[in-house]
This record gives sequence, C-alpha cells and structure tokens, in this order.
Amino acid sequence: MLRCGRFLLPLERPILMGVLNVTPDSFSDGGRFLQRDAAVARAQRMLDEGAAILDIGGESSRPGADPVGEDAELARVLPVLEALSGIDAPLSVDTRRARVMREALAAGASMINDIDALTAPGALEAVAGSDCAVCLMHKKGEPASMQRDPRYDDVVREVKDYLAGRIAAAERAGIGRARIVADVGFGFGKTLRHNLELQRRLGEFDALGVPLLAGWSRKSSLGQVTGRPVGERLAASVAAALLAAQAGARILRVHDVAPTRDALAVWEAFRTGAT
Ligand code: YH5
Repeated sequence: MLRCGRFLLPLERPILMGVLNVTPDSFSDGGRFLQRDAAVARAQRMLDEGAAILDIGGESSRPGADPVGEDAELARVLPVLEALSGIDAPLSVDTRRARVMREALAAGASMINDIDALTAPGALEAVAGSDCAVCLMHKKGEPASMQRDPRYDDVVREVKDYLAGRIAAAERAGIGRARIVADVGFGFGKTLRHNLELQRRLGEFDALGVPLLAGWSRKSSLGQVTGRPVGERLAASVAAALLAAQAGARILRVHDVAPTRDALAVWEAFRTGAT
C-alpha cells in the first residue's frame, strides 16, 4: 500500500499514473479557460480509462527543454489543480521546487513527483510537513544538457546507491517509507544502453524496499529501438510498460492509459488465470 494524502493505494497489481501535461498560458483569457476545461476533460478521461493517479506537470523536464521560472511554473500548475479539486483521485505534481510543492499540497495535491529526488532547498521539509506520497527519481545532470554523453562505471550500482541515499534522507526528514516510491529515471542522463541495462536489471531495485515507478512512455530510447518519431511510439510504449510491470514496477507513468490497461489486463489474466 502507498500512503498518498487522503488516499491509500493498493500496489499488489501495477497501477497507472496518467501524464497530464500543462502547457503555458500563452493565449488570451478565453484561451486560458479553454485550456483549463481541456485539462479537466483529459483528466476525467484518463481516470475513466483506468488511471489511478494523475501526474500534473509542465514539459520543463524533457531533455533540452528550457528551464521554467518558479512563478511561471506555479501559474501553470495551480489553476489546473484548482480545476481538478472536485476529482476524487490522487493528483501528483511533477516539480523540483519546494515552494511549488508547498503550494500544490495546500491546493490539494496528494503526491509529489520529483525528478530531483527532494534535493532542492526546503524540499524534504515541504514533503515531510504533509502526508503526501513522493516519487524520488534518479537523474544525472540537468535536463538542458543531460543527454550529452552521459557516462557511468556501473549504471545499476550508481542509480541504486543514489536512490538508497535519497530514501534514507527522506526517512531522516520524517517521511515514512509507506509514502516513498523510487524511480530509476529512464532517459534522464542515460543513453539507450544505460536504459536497457536498468530495465534488464530492474529486479535488483527491489532491494531498495520501496515500490518502483517506471516511466518509459514515448521516450527517445523507444524511438531509437523502433525508428519511430514521438507521435508513433504507442505500441513501443505499451510493450515497455508491460515489461517494466513484469520486472516488478508497481506504478507505470504513461500518456496512453487505455491501451496500457488492456495490455496489463491480458498479462494479469495469463499470469493468474483470473479475469
Ligand atoms: C519519469 O520517467 N519522465 S518527463 C521525452 C519524450 C517523451 C516523454 C522525447 N517525468 C519521468 O515523459 N517522472 C518525466 O520524448 C517523470 N519518471 C518520473 N517519476 C519526460 C517524459 C518524456 C520525455
């Protein structure tokens, strides 16, 4: 079970985290309200399709993306959280900043998804002062430059040691294990070869003692394997999510909820004989 604010999520079977990207408000007020309505509609649809959590975030953590300022990040995320406040499902916010964490939690978020694993000043305290869940992710380098020749002696050992250290730091800060999820961070300062080794050896991360989240959806490594552009990676993403689940991942971060859910249903049925 994962403690996730007022929710308690069972993890015996893998659950889906639907990605809700929040784009900047570059239009008029009318456009802003339309964008808000569109976000609510996408959220409701992902929940109807079987998502157990929604992950709200800008696109600032994509490789090569420009960093977004703190006020701009708040202006993107808070109105969406507010618009989704009537939804009875846990909402995760993808952020690295303590102030965004605090304000998002105050606005009803139940989980913080942090690609910086609570290393920003005040971030451990922001999460410790609530009952939200947190995803601690490994990355090497900064999004703007992390895909420029990343190197490791032993990628599994380095990622595992880092995550163990961040879990220990979170626990010391008063964040109980029942609230912690870990993530190897596919594509974050990793080549295709690194990602494949992490995936093949994902079972070794069970030793961390917390549930694992896996985010393969639409990523460049799937493009390298299939030769497909980002808009044509659905089948590859579903296969990757299924194989991550088979390797032990408990939360799958996906853009395409319905097809991933079907794949998981077939796996479950074949594995257990139960439908
Ligand atoms: C993740 O793995 N990923 S944002 C590039 C793409 C497609 C998708 C080039 N936030 C993760 O989804 N949080 C992101 O095509 C995440 N784990 C966690 N915990 C990057 C992303 C993407 C990037």
